[in-house]
Amino acid sequence: MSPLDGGKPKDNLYKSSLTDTSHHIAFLTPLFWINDRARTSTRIKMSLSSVLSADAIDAAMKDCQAPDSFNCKKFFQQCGLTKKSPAEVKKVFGILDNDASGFIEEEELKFFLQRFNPGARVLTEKETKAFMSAADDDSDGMIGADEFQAMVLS
Ligand SMILES: [Ca+2]
Ligand SMILES: [Ca+2]
Repeated sequence: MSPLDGGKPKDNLYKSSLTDTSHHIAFLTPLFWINDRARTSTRIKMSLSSVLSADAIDAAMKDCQAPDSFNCKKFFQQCGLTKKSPAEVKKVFGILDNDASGFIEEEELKFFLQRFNPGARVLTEKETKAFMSAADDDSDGMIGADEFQAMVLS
């Protein structure tokens, strides 16, 4: 028997079964994934104190209470983040990325201090812009996980 024998019927069978089922699959996209993502981000938010000590966070917060006194490098040193492992730094990134988009946008950066302490002030526009430009290596206006890690651990 040559390999070509019977090739045609098989091919036809495959084609017909593909057209019968493939157009049904598009309707199965589950909408509840959106809710699931929001729940995950709430869970991560509660774990900042599991990475950093409360005393170190307090010390870092006290030092930038006055508007325009915030310096991101100094803050990361004072809160102890610069001494953490890449995995822990990534965890903190996940907390700061409040909407779980995979990036820290300028809007999230503004509320940076409030992730550490809900009663803290928002960053001024000047501080937010300085923070962004210190981390945003590819200038896309957002801080990616790699950019965040590079800034903190540099
Ligand atoms: Ca985000
Ligand atoms: Ca970027």
